[in-house]
Amino acid sequence: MAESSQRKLPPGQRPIGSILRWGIDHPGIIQENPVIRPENWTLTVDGEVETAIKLGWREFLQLPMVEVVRDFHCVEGWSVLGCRWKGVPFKALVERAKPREEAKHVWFECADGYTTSLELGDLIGDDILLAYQLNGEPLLPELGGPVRLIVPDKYAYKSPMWVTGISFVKTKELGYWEERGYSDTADVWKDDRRAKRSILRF
Ligand SMILES: Nc1nc2c(c(=O)[nH]1)N[C@H]1C(S)=C(S)[C@@H](COP(=O)(O)O)O[C@H]1N2
Ligand SMILES: [Mo]
Repeated sequence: MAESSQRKLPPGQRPIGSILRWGIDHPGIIQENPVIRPENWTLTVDGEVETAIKLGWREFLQLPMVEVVRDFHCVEGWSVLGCRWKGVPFKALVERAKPREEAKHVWFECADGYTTSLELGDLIGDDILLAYQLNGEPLLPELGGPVRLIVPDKYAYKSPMWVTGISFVKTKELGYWEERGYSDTADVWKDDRRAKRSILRF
């Protein structure tokens, strides 16, 4: 049996052929996909940290790099199998910035205005990357290049494209889709798609 037919997909997901799948989903929901040349890209890392950091492309490429092969799951039900991502493990950035004890959450800002947040504790796994290559090629602008976060076990709205700012914060703020009713925990293995809280809570 082929490897792909044995692979276990999370509940409610169906595989699609390629991550280059215009027409199925259009990223850059807030504005047109930004096209950022690597040499013009900067990443600001700040908030409750001992060492705030501002990185350009050259500095980014000097950080430790790893490759992981993982499936990629959108909350709308499609999955792209076997993505080979290369990038900086998020925990390498954590080691450099040294978040303070009270920094429990991480807030991501993107060049298109998109935002999301994750618990710091969910970002230290070996397969959580600031990715700049997919399948051996530089990450295309339409896939979030030059650099996007990859969190394979959460729905893809927790994998922000065109990342430009990372803040370590004490209190959680909900990101773009989380504010609009999607689950903040977003665990693909638990079919955890919709926020459990009522949107009518006010
Ligand atoms: N900056 C930014 N990141 C984003 C989004 C977005 O609109 N803007 N969309 C999210 C959603 S819902 C999905 S499914 C994936 C799409 O990534 P892909 O086009 O590489 O498959 O990016 C996620 N990250
Ligand atoms: Mo998505």
